[in-house]
Amino acid sequence: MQDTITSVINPADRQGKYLDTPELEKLRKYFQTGELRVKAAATISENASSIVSQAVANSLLYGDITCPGGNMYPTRRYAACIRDLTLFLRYATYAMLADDPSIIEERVLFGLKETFSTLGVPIQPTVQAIQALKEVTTRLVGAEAGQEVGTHLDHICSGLS
Ligand code: CYC
Repeated sequence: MQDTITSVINPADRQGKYLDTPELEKLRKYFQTGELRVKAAATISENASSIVSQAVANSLLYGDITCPGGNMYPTRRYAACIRDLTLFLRYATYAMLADDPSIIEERVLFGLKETFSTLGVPIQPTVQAIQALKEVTTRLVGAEAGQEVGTHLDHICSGLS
Protein backbone atom coordinates (compact mmCIF):
# COMPACT_ATOMS: atom_id res chain seq x y z
CA MET A 1 0.00 0.00 0.00
CA GLN A 2 1.07 3.54 -0.74
CA ASP A 3 -0.07 6.94 0.49
CA THR A 4 0.32 10.38 -1.00
CA ILE A 5 3.59 10.94 0.87
CA THR A 6 5.27 7.73 -0.33
CA SER A 7 3.87 8.11 -3.85
CA VAL A 8 5.53 11.52 -4.15
CA ILE A 9 8.75 10.99 -2.19
CA ASN A 10 9.74 7.50 -3.45
CA PRO A 11 10.07 8.49 -7.14
CA ALA A 12 11.89 11.72 -6.21
CA ASP A 13 14.32 9.68 -4.09
CA ARG A 14 14.94 7.27 -6.98
CA GLN A 15 15.89 10.25 -9.13
CA GLY A 16 17.89 11.88 -6.32
CA LYS A 17 15.98 15.14 -6.58
CA TYR A 18 14.03 17.53 -4.37
CA LEU A 19 10.27 17.73 -4.81
CA ASP A 20 9.18 20.17 -7.51
CA THR A 21 6.33 22.66 -7.15
CA PRO A 22 3.46 20.39 -8.36
CA GLU A 23 4.68 17.60 -6.08
CA LEU A 24 4.85 19.93 -3.08
CA GLU A 25 1.39 21.22 -4.00
CA LYS A 26 0.09 17.62 -3.93
CA LEU A 27 1.50 17.19 -0.40
CA ARG A 28 0.12 20.57 0.70
CA LYS A 29 -3.39 19.48 -0.36
CA TYR A 30 -2.89 16.14 1.42
CA PHE A 31 -2.01 17.86 4.72
CA GLN A 32 -4.68 20.52 4.28
CA THR A 33 -7.47 17.93 3.90
CA GLY A 34 -6.00 15.65 6.62
CA GLU A 35 -8.27 16.80 9.45
CA LEU A 36 -11.35 16.47 7.24
CA ARG A 37 -10.42 12.94 6.18
CA VAL A 38 -9.64 11.75 9.71
CA LYS A 39 -12.93 13.18 11.01
CA ALA A 40 -14.85 11.48 8.20
CA ALA A 41 -13.09 8.17 8.92
CA ALA A 42 -14.17 8.40 12.58
CA THR A 43 -17.80 9.05 11.58
CA ILE A 44 -17.79 6.21 9.05
CA SER A 45 -16.33 3.71 11.50
CA GLU A 46 -18.89 4.63 14.19
CA ASN A 47 -21.75 4.20 11.72
CA ALA A 48 -20.48 1.51 9.36
CA SER A 49 -23.15 -1.11 9.92
CA SER A 50 -26.03 1.37 9.65
CA ILE A 51 -24.48 2.90 6.49
CA VAL A 52 -24.38 -0.57 4.91
CA SER A 53 -27.91 -1.53 5.94
CA GLN A 54 -29.34 1.78 4.70
CA ALA A 55 -27.48 1.39 1.40
CA VAL A 56 -28.89 -2.14 1.00
CA ALA A 57 -32.40 -0.89 1.83
CA ASN A 58 -32.07 1.92 -0.73
CA SER A 59 -30.68 -0.18 -3.56
CA LEU A 60 -31.27 -3.94 -3.30
CA LEU A 61 -33.65 -5.02 -0.56
CA TYR A 62 -37.00 -4.64 -2.34
CA GLY A 63 -36.02 -6.07 -5.73
CA ASP A 64 -36.07 -9.64 -7.11
CA ILE A 65 -32.44 -10.11 -6.08
CA THR A 66 -33.43 -11.07 -2.50
CA CYS A 67 -36.14 -13.51 -3.68
CA PRO A 68 -35.64 -17.20 -4.59
CA GLY A 69 -33.49 -17.33 -7.73
CA GLY A 70 -31.82 -13.97 -6.93
CA ASN A 71 -28.13 -13.77 -6.08
CA MET A 72 -28.86 -12.47 -2.55
CA TYR A 73 -31.03 -15.52 -1.76
CA PRO A 74 -30.81 -17.45 0.56
CA THR A 75 -29.50 -15.87 3.77
CA ARG A 76 -25.96 -17.19 3.20
CA ARG A 77 -25.68 -15.10 0.02
CA TYR A 78 -27.43 -12.14 1.61
CA ALA A 79 -24.81 -12.22 4.36
CA ALA A 80 -21.98 -12.45 1.78
CA CYS A 81 -23.35 -9.35 0.09
CA ILE A 82 -23.52 -7.38 3.37
CA ARG A 83 -19.97 -8.51 4.11
CA ASP A 84 -18.76 -7.41 0.66
CA LEU A 85 -20.30 -3.95 1.05
CA THR A 86 -18.77 -3.66 4.53
CA LEU A 87 -15.37 -4.50 3.01
CA PHE A 88 -15.83 -1.98 0.19
CA LEU A 89 -16.64 0.78 2.69
CA ARG A 90 -13.71 -0.09 4.96
CA TYR A 91 -11.17 -0.18 2.12
CA ALA A 92 -12.53 3.04 0.60
CA THR A 93 -12.06 4.62 4.04
CA TYR A 94 -8.44 3.43 4.19
CA ALA A 95 -7.83 4.79 0.67
CA MET A 96 -9.37 8.12 1.68
CA LEU A 97 -7.04 8.34 4.69
CA ALA A 98 -3.99 7.47 2.57
CA ASP A 99 -5.37 9.66 -0.25
CA ASP A 100 -4.11 6.96 -2.58
CA PRO A 101 -5.99 4.26 -4.54
CA SER A 102 -3.34 1.53 -4.40
CA ILE A 103 -4.88 -0.35 -1.47
CA ILE A 104 -8.11 -0.70 -3.47
CA GLU A 105 -6.25 -2.24 -6.41
CA GLU A 106 -4.19 -4.58 -4.22
CA ARG A 107 -6.71 -5.76 -1.64
CA VAL A 108 -10.12 -5.37 -3.24
CA LEU A 109 -10.03 -5.40 -7.03
CA PHE A 110 -7.28 -7.92 -7.68
CA GLY A 111 -9.15 -10.96 -9.07
CA LEU A 112 -12.56 -9.76 -7.84
CA LYS A 113 -14.21 -9.36 -11.23
CA GLU A 114 -13.24 -12.93 -12.12
CA THR A 115 -14.49 -14.22 -8.74
CA PHE A 116 -17.83 -12.45 -9.18
CA SER A 117 -18.12 -13.75 -12.71
CA THR A 118 -17.41 -17.35 -11.63
CA LEU A 119 -19.96 -17.16 -8.79
CA GLY A 120 -22.57 -15.33 -10.86
CA VAL A 121 -22.53 -12.26 -8.59
CA PRO A 122 -24.17 -9.61 -10.79
CA ILE A 123 -22.11 -6.47 -11.44
CA GLN A 124 -24.85 -3.94 -12.13
CA PRO A 125 -26.67 -4.37 -8.76
CA THR A 126 -23.26 -4.39 -7.03
CA VAL A 127 -22.44 -1.03 -8.62
CA GLN A 128 -25.91 0.26 -7.64
CA ALA A 129 -25.30 -0.77 -4.04
CA ILE A 130 -21.86 0.89 -3.99
CA GLN A 131 -23.41 4.10 -5.35
CA ALA A 132 -26.00 3.87 -2.56
CA LEU A 133 -23.14 3.47 -0.05
CA LYS A 134 -21.68 6.69 -1.45
CA GLU A 135 -24.96 8.59 -1.08
CA VAL A 136 -25.63 7.42 2.47
CA THR A 137 -22.03 8.15 3.53
CA THR A 138 -22.07 11.59 1.92
CA ARG A 139 -25.27 12.49 3.76
CA LEU A 140 -23.51 11.58 7.00
CA VAL A 141 -20.07 13.19 6.51
CA GLY A 142 -20.98 16.13 4.25
CA ALA A 143 -20.28 16.92 0.62
CA GLU A 144 -16.56 17.62 0.81
CA ALA A 145 -15.59 14.49 2.77
CA GLY A 146 -18.19 12.53 0.80
CA GLN A 147 -16.30 13.43 -2.34
CA GLU A 148 -13.01 12.24 -0.77
CA VAL A 149 -14.39 8.79 0.06
CA GLY A 150 -16.69 8.68 -2.99
CA THR A 151 -13.76 8.79 -5.40
CA HIS A 152 -12.55 5.47 -4.01
CA LEU A 153 -16.01 3.86 -4.08
CA ASP A 154 -16.24 4.96 -7.74
CA HIS A 155 -12.85 3.37 -8.32
CA ILE A 156 -14.25 0.02 -7.07
CA CYS A 157 -17.22 0.39 -9.46
CA SER A 158 -14.99 1.09 -12.46
CA GLY A 159 -12.71 -1.81 -11.53
CA LEU A 160 -15.70 -4.17 -11.56
CA SER A 161 -17.24 -2.86 -14.78
C1 CYC B 1 -19.01 -13.86 -2.68
N1 CYC B 1 -17.40 -12.00 -2.38
C2 CYC B 1 -17.73 -13.31 -2.55
C3 CYC B 1 -16.51 -14.07 -2.58
C4 CYC B 1 -15.49 -13.17 -2.43
C5 CYC B 1 -16.06 -11.88 -2.27
C6 CYC B 1 -14.00 -13.51 -2.46
C7 CYC B 1 -16.42 -15.57 -2.75
C8 CYC B 1 -16.10 -16.28 -1.46
C9 CYC B 1 -17.16 -16.09 -0.40
O1 CYC B 1 -18.36 -16.34 -0.63
O2 CYC B 1 -16.77 -15.63 0.68
C10 CYC B 1 -15.45 -10.61 -2.05
N2 CYC B 1 -13.51 -11.14 -0.65
C11 CYC B 1 -14.29 -10.28 -1.36
C12 CYC B 1 -13.68 -8.99 -1.32
C13 CYC B 1 -12.52 -9.11 -0.60
C14 CYC B 1 -12.41 -10.47 -0.18
C15 CYC B 1 -14.21 -7.74 -1.93
C16 CYC B 1 -11.53 -8.01 -0.37
C17 CYC B 1 -11.03 -7.84 0.97
O3 CYC B 1 -11.50 -10.97 0.49
N3 CYC B 1 -24.45 -10.51 -4.46
C18 CYC B 1 -25.42 -9.70 -4.92
C19 CYC B 1 -25.21 -8.30 -4.49
C20 CYC B 1 -23.77 -8.33 -4.03
C21 CYC B 1 -23.47 -9.79 -3.85
C22 CYC B 1 -25.47 -7.31 -5.60
C23 CYC B 1 -23.50 -7.47 -2.80
C24 CYC B 1 -23.16 -6.05 -3.19
O4 CYC B 1 -26.38 -10.05 -5.59
C25 CYC B 1 -22.36 -10.29 -3.21
N4 CYC B 1 -20.50 -11.88 -2.95
C26 CYC B 1 -21.85 -11.64 -3.04
C27 CYC B 1 -22.51 -12.88 -2.89
C28 CYC B 1 -21.52 -13.88 -2.75
C29 CYC B 1 -20.26 -13.21 -2.78
C30 CYC B 1 -24.02 -13.13 -2.86
C31 CYC B 1 -21.71 -15.37 -2.58
C32 CYC B 1 -21.90 -15.99 -3.94
C33 CYC B 1 -22.07 -17.49 -3.86
O5 CYC B 1 -21.35 -18.15 -3.08
O6 CYC B 1 -22.92 -17.99 -4.57
